[in-house]
Amino acid sequence: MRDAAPQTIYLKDYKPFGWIIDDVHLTFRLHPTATRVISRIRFRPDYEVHHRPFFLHGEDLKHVSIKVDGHDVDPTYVDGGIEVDVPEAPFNWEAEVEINPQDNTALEGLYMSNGMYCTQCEAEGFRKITWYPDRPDVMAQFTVRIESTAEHTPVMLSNGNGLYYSQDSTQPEGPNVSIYQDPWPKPAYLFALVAGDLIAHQDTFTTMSGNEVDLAIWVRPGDEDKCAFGMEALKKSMKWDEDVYGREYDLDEFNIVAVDDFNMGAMENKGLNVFNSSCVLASPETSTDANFERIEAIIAHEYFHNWTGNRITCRDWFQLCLKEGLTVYRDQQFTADMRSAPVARISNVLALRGRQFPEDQGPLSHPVRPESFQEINNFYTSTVYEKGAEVIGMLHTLVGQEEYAKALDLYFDRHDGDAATIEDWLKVFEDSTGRDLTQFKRWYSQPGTPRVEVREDYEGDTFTLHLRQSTAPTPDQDTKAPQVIPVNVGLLNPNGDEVMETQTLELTEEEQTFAFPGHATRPVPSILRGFSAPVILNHDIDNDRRAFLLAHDTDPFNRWEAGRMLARDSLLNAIIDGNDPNPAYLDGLKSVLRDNSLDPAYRALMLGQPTQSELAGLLHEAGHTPDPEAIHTASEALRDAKAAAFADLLPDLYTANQTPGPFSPEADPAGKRALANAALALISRTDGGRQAADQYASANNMSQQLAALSCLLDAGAGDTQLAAFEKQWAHDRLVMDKWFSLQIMQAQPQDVVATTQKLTQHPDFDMKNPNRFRAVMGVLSLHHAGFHDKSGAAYALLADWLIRLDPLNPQTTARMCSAFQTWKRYDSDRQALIRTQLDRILSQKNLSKDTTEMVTRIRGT
Ligand code: B3K
Ligand code: ZN
Repeated sequence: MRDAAPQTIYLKDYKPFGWIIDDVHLTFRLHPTATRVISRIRFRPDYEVHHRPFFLHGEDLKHVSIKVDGHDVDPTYVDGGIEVDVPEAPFNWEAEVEINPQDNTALEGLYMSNGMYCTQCEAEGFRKITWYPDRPDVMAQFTVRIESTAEHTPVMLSNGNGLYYSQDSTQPEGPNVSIYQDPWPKPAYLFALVAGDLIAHQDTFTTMSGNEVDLAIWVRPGDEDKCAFGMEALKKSMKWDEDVYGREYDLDEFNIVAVDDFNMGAMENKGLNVFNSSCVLASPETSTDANFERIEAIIAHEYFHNWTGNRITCRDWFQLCLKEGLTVYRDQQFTADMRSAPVARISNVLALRGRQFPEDQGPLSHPVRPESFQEINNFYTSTVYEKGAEVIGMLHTLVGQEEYAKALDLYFDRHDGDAATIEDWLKVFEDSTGRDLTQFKRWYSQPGTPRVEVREDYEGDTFTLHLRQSTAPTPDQDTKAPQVIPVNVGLLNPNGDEVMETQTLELTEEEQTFAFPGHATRPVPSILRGFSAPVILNHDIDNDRRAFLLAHDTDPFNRWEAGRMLARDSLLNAIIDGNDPNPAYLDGLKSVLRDNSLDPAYRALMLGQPTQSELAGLLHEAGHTPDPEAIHTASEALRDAKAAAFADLLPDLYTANQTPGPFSPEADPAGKRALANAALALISRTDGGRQAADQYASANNMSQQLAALSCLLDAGAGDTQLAAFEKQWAHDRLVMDKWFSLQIMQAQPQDVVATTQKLTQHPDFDMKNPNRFRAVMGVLSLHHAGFHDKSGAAYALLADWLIRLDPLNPQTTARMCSAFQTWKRYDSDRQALIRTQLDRILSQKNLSKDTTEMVTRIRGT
């Protein structure tokens, strides 16, 4: 078989497959280097759309035999698969292929991780397992038989319900067989198989109609004490989806497996979710509060896919946001319900601005529903996921809770069992609410971050807001039409009392005016409350107004946002004009920190400041060329100014937010730790790390231990603890990932390259493990001042390693190329240095199509 030349696939070219599959029987004879896969499939023509030739996908498959209705046939090899002569009537397909899981370092298809067999099929990995129409609109029932003769694989799982399991008890390492059947038709991307020496943490869940479901989290022996939290998160998710969306689980078992080598977070295979071990294993000693929160959210996300993704799937990969945007939105709602809603919203917006905005404003900008791609794995992006979730959130805001719930019920009723499209999704809302969503649909087709400019007027007793929207051109789309932007607005009087509760203004024209009569004194508006749309708000207000909103806004998001605006302003003035930190910011923040009625987690977020990369983006937007050194210096100076200005407050904040006693990962104690550790970070800037050393010595959980170590390194005083940490945790891969990352994160800009290089020499640096690779190279690219050091050494170092990783793991390589996506923000010297690296990557022989597509798009012409 030859490799397919990179081909562009277009949404407009969609054609159905042409055959229908009644059922699929797969037999796996497992072997590390020579697994046999036998497929028996019943095909029948779809007479409505029947077309020739009969094409099945397949990649890296060793052909053994193919029979059609019992007769041997010779396939014709074409790009990406085979064509076969088949009858114009129902027929039986039987094929046998051989594959090599052990050499599969791309971690797509069937591969091995630490002696365990596992699969990853989304998006197009099933074609590396057997010949098949590997497209999401072909749905079938699967029965899977797994045989293992050569090795110790006491646990062998697939999708659906386990029907049969045998092991010869006289030979514990001998042959075993298991059979699984999944009654729900599914596309091949949801297929999964896992086999190995695994141990289960088990529980049960009784669904709302009384079905008892066996739950299990399968891990390698030794990890069984890290499953309890994930299991609780799973049960909470199952209950929440029943309570909030009326969705019940639909099989007798639900299995989760933890895998060490995994390209992303987790995968929602029907009844058998496979998780990156970092996204499911949790214990107080080894996981931080942030880890616990993320694990809860990802378990919920994958579980929620059972309805939004699996029962209703996507017609084609252009519709990815249909399942991902909606499922992210659902997991965000879940987190808001389980924890603090304002804290959850702020965290989501931070993530959106940190990842999606740069993507949408740079060379990788694409619509929430892309219209073309070369490699679909490159489109599992923040735009599809997070902006996709924002689009659902806007729809929810526009139609209101009651109508949203009705529309979702109709969606599940109408499309259960379908491979659906964004048109189907919007039609459901149109039919159920009577709204015309033609203009709203632009959110799916128009890339770029809209800007909303605000002007205020006050005349007589009428207060007026003038809103104007515009979106800058993006690659492939120069002109932009106005979008439907829900702008949530509230009004305060000058005493800080709310005089108008939040109203949703619908901005649909390029320019629109909204009048609010009956205000005897000029009110103060609070605009875009709750961040009601993924836009950039340009509202030219002075720092007094920001300080007023920071003190009084009743909308927690906008109150936080007011503090953020002051912080931005203070930093930008320091970078551009060398000004001292803004006293209005420090004073306002101090009052907030002192206010013990405010949730500690919320106060911890208030204490944070814009990232250096965000500042670089803001400078670029304002027409300045960002200087990474100056940004670094100003950011550090603001931290020092906070340490000095809050010196009398920090020790109390630290002490009052300790969480003695047994560790609990719940939101309240986690929030206290976040605030105490934010205080510790500032204290460490003046006490040389003394307090942090005490905390390190007494810590009984990873949140406290890691935060203390981070402060010590920041204070330049953590060598002993760093060595002790390594010794203590050498046996734990996930904790060692933190050890690798932290050293780069806390290095001085000029030391970042040397530190990274040193870590790549460490015996435990394993480039084949995506978590470890990201812990080092991903963090290198996130250290703004270090990565953009003017020597260009960090650019070259990252490019070296991307070039090395590409032949082994194209998906992880391609994803990490996005480190270069903001290159046009910087000065011409840096641009030239980056261009050299992009060209060097592109000049590699046999560069994967994943990386070729990413680097070509980033580089532009
Ligand atoms: N659906 C998977 C992502 C698959 C990524 C393929 N490159 C996980 C998720 O979004 O839940
Ligand atoms: Zn998902």
